[in-house]
Amino acid sequence: MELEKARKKLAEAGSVAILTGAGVSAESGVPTFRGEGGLWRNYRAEELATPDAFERNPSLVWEWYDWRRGILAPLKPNPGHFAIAGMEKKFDNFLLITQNVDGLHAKAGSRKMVELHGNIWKVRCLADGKVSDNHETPLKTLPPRCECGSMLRPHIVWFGESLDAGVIEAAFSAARDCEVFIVAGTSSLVQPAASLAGIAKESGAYVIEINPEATPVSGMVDASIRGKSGEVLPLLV
Ligand code: BJW
Repeated sequence: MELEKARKKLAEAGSVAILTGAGVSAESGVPTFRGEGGLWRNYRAEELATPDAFERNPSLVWEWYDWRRGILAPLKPNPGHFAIAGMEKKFDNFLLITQNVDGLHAKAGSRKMVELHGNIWKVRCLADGKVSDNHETPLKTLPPRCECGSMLRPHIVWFGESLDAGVIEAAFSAARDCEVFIVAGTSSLVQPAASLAGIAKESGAYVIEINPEATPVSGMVDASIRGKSGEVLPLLV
């Protein structure tokens, strides 16, 4: 019933934005951050994904990223990613806002997209800030070095770091302007991404949440669809 109403709202919409989180990649085999399987050698993401952790021990942090890149490299997008990629052809005004750094949305064909927290397949030179693609798995040297000799870091937004200003502006403006806002596969705990659904709602959008579990935004959305995004999204679109 809720799914039917959400389907109808979406079919009538001219402008749509969708926020995705780790849960959208779960059915591809990507571990989520929180909940079961969210630990690496007894470290939580919050202990490793910080500028302080990198400053203290860049090799340890790079080891974690190298391990994750090894898991991600062979993985393929799932029906949820493909349903989202299909949406950008369907709606005149569309933006995918992802917190995911795994690159699976792009693999599925999504182009109208902003990556709020960066991309695990990109590295940044600590000396001049130059960003480049890097798909080497496993990395030959840890920590990896730039051609200029300086250390590289993952091109990822860590806790306490600011998100790219252009990216965040695009995300907030899409949330403010869309008729339908979908929030899928995120625990809605990490800011500023977690505010987007509320902003969309306050601006008059119909908000749909897709998640097997309740989250802090479940109480305020128009349709809370409890299910896996790889199953629900293809039915919704
Ligand atoms: C399924 C499923 C299936 C499972 N289908 N669903 C305001 C108030 C309070 C704190 C702050 C604030 N503003 C900023 C902060 C600090 C901080 C923050 O939010 N902390 C909170 C923990 C409280 N934010 C920041 O530091 C951000 N920077 C910033 O705002 O700068 C300005 C500023 C700085 C300092 C102070 C004030 C302002 C930066 C945040 C960067 C987040 N980076 C990470 C790590 C990237 C590293 C990496 O990947 O290597 O990004 S954290 C980690 O969490 C990752 C994710 O993108 C992010 C969100 O996680 P997500 O995607 O929601 O995953 P999970 O695991 O939490 O949830 C999965 C969900 O899927 C679950 O709900 C499942 O049920 C569901 N699910 N299977 C559908 N099949």
